Amino acid sequence: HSSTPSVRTTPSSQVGTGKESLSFMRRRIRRLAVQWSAAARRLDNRLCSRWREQKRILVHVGFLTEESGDVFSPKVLKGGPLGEMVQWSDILAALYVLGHDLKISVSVKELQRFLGVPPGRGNCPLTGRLPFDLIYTDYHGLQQMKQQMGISLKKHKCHIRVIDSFGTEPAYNHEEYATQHNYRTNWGYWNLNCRQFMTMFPHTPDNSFMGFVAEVMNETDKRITRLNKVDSMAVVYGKEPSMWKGKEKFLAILHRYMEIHGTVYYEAQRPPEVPAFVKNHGLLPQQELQQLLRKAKLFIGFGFPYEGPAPLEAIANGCIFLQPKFQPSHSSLNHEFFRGKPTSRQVSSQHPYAQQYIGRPHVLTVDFNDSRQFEDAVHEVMRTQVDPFLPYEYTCEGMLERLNAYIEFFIFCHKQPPACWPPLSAMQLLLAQEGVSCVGSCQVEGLICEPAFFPFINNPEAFTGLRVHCEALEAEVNHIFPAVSVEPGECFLQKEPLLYSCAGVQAKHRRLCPCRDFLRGQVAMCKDCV
Ligand code: U2F
Repeated sequence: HSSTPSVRTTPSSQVGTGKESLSFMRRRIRRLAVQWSAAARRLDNRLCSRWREQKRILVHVGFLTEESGDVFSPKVLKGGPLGEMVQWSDILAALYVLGHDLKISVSVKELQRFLGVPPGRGNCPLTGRLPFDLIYTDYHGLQQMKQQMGISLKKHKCHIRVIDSFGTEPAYNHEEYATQHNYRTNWGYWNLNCRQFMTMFPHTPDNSFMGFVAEVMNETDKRITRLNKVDSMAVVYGKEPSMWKGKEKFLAILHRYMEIHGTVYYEAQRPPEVPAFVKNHGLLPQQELQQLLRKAKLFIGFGFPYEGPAPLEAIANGCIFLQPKFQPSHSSLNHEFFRGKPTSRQVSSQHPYAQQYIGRPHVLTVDFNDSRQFEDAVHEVMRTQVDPFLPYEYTCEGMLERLNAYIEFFIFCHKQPPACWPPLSAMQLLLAQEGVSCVGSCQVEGLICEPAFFPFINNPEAFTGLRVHCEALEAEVNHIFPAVSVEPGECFLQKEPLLYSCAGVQAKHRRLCPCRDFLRGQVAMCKDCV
């Protein structure tokens, strides 16, 4: 347990059997095995085979358990969401090739067995030590662990990491604060350190960015792809007929210029309700979808699903991704899909990551209500030549590098963590404009907000350093503090460490923001982080 694990270069695909969701995951792990092993070797060389501790890790995938209703598995072959399964497969593969001691559970029974809870004795405090250093789970799994471990969950929760696609902001995470200030949802209120929540894309930096991977092409495949591209071929993003509803107008415009392909699920007797001019392939295995994307020039989204893996796969296969801008932005306040999710994040397009971190020429984000803009974008796609592109953070090596750093440096179990990570040398302190969050303020400067630094700027000296004259100074429990009120210049420190928040924003305050630099293509890491 205390020895350095050697990286494993033959990813195992021993993920259970029987369910479609697990079969999908097994196939994915097997298909990507070669890429994982090559990446593990490269990372090991780069880290000069540095000593790492082998961790005992439990992965409990709550949403796949029968006890949580397992609504996803029956939909795997019918166009239901696969994004979550993509991410869990990649987390399993990454933990495995990093050499950790891994146990996987997809039922409450297995969870009990691994935790050492006697069968039939739920809600029973664990005596003795937790048999794991780290537990990766999701919100469903967290609830199940609470039922099994009772009050001892509180003692052990610093070992838990919650895979949470869309993220949880601090105001929603703090039980008492959320209840008092109307941030209560079905999901939040676990009082974790928000960095224990791990997201699918880098949303608010209050959470950690876990991500997933897309396949990269070798040079030969890139050359062949370039030769075989069909400038007038489009693939529509959306494997369920509902995602095409009401989009006839755009499809008609698009059809004037391009041949339209779809991968919409349908049952043999009832073809899907997509226009007759669409060449529908039915839901494809991932590998065949990649082949289709290699030929296509355009991958077009109509607004749903939000923030999935497919646009990254399309861009990695040399497509241009055309997507709608949302005006106004979608959020938990105005959109059913986000309602009840523990975040106030404003989603500015179908895929904000593609919009913000990739952009032109690979990504065009336009107002679809303006037919002229839409048509111009289609023309732009047809005449623009692009090469396949994948941000480093979505490659196997990028994901391994990030996850390995989290495992090594995120220590939430001590009151005083041994050293700050990312290192304080990366910090740049800013005073935000009124009504702007630290996410936005750091971004304007080409930096990223770093929640780990908040404890170091929650002091009177930080205000002095920014030449803020404080008429008064107080400490209060409020997720936008430390901050200064615009009138009359009253300074506030944060009294509750769980409420340090990059995302927090309020009209009449200017926030103190701890920003840091980040590596291009690996936003989770700063220059001094590696
Ligand atoms: C997102 O989930 P989705 O599953 O809807 O995301 P997609 O981007 O559509 O694709 C997920 C995977 O499905 C695969 C494709 C992607 O890796 O290779 N696939 C396929 O195998 N065959 C096909 O014909 C078409 C696609 C998101 F990830 C979730 O977090 C959200 O809950 C969901 C709803 O917004 O959207």
